[in-house]
Amino acid sequence: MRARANAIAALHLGAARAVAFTLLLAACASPKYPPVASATTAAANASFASHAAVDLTWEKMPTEMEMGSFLFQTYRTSTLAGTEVPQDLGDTVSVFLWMPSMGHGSSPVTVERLGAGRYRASAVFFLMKGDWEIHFQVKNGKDISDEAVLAITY
Ligand SMILES: [Cu+2]
Repeated sequence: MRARANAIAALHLGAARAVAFTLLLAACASPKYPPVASATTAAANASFASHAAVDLTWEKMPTEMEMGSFLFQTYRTSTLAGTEVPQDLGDTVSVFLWMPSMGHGSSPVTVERLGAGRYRASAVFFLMKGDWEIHFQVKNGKDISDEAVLAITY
């Protein structure tokens, strides 16, 4: 139960940071990303508890008939230079789709590492219209050691 409680705490922390990150960007002169709570047609981003962040760009939107795919990058923002530095998570990152209002997911999603901190998620499919969460999970064996959650409306 401890592992599960930790995962939930990380989830909430991730969501809170995602909101804070968006507000921070909104205050900048040239925000690089649209708000987190965007539709699936736009790029979006979320943060891990460990200060790393992830951004997502749809490559092919899933439809009611076909699975889709998106590219994502994991990175850190250098506090000195303010620039984004790739944060490679190796093969430890997986993607999990969850519909919180109904307590079910949609799986499995395939993750392919393309390069340092660059990934493609394919076989992305949402079972129904509504509010979904895309969970980016960093796993240490079976345990989820970190997680970023992106809320989307499909
Ligand atoms: Cu549902």
